[in-house]
Amino acid sequence: MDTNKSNVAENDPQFEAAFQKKIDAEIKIEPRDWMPAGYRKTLIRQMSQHAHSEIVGMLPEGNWLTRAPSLKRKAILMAKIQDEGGHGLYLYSATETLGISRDEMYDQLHTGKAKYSSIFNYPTLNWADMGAIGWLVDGAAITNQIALCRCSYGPYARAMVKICKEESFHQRQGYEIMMNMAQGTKEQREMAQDAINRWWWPSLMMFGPHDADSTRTTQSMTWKIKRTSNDELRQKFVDATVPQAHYLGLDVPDDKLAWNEEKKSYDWGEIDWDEFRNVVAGNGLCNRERLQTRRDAHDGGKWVRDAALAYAEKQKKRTAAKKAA
Ligand code: BYC
Repeated sequence: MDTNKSNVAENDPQFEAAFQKKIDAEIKIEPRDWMPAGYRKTLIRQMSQHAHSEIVGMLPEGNWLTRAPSLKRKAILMAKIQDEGGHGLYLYSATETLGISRDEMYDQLHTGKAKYSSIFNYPTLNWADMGAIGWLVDGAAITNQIALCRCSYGPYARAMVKICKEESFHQRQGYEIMMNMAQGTKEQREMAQDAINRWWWPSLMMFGPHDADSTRTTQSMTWKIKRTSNDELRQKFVDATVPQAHYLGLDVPDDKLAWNEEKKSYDWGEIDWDEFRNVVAGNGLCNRERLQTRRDAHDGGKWVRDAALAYAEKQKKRTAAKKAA
């Protein structure tokens, strides 16, 4: 059955079966293909939340641009933050292919209707936080995003390939900052340890609720939007990251952490789910500040958008006048 028909109802059972067959055969879904309403809605939600996370994620690091310890560090940090802005733009563009406008998405973010990753509601208190964010936060993001490169929706999967390449540079630059600090003075080592103490658990929260509590995982995995469950990805991240912490000579702030020889992976403690729910509900340390900064940036940029639109309109009129002459 040809599912490249956009004029069929979004709940047509015959089309739904053909659609699932396509997914099962690993054929990518493209913007003009028929898709069930729920698939479109789930993608819009996840992809726009992802885009919002990228642009809100610029803020905690932006806090340190003026205080980077050297010109080299400042240039690297600036490049990383610009990459994140770029990721947001690819993801907003990819989400627009599903029929939502960028203005609507911004509006959902600015009114608090749409979520962004809980991790960006924590403050950045010292320079080592730039290392911990690159190493742990980008590290957690890559663990999730490698799986998203195989997402069934073509534009999302393709955007993720480029994003993952850049994230892997971000992760390495973060680890390099941590390495420098861990090998530095006593104060620098203490700053590095303090950063891992504060960022470890929030990084584990990035993967979302336990599988048993995740409302979306089963359907998203059937549609191959998600390829791996929240808990599986979280465990993968722990197993990859704990040896990196040990190599730095830093402690992981979890007294239940222990290597399990039988499972060939780490056993570890429990996330504070009350804290997670509280942050996601908008009551974290920086939720209000982050949203206000975003709203101010959007309002402050209005004159640029107006000028760009006025210029485009003028160009359009000029081209039409030339054609008519
Ligand atoms: N924070 O059923 P679940 C970056 C929500 S940025 C907030 O498991 P799902 C970077 C979830 O949305 C990259 N909310 O949902 C940038 C859902 O809420 P709704 C960030 C969370 O979607 C700058 C509800 O809880 N990466 O790399 O199947 C500097 C139930 O959860 C969180 C992405 O955005 C959370 N941590 O799975 C440095 C990846 N966790 O919508 C780095 C794309 C869960 O039902 N997103 N929720 O109201 C995903 O892969 C998935 O959406 C999730 C959640 C794994 C996050």
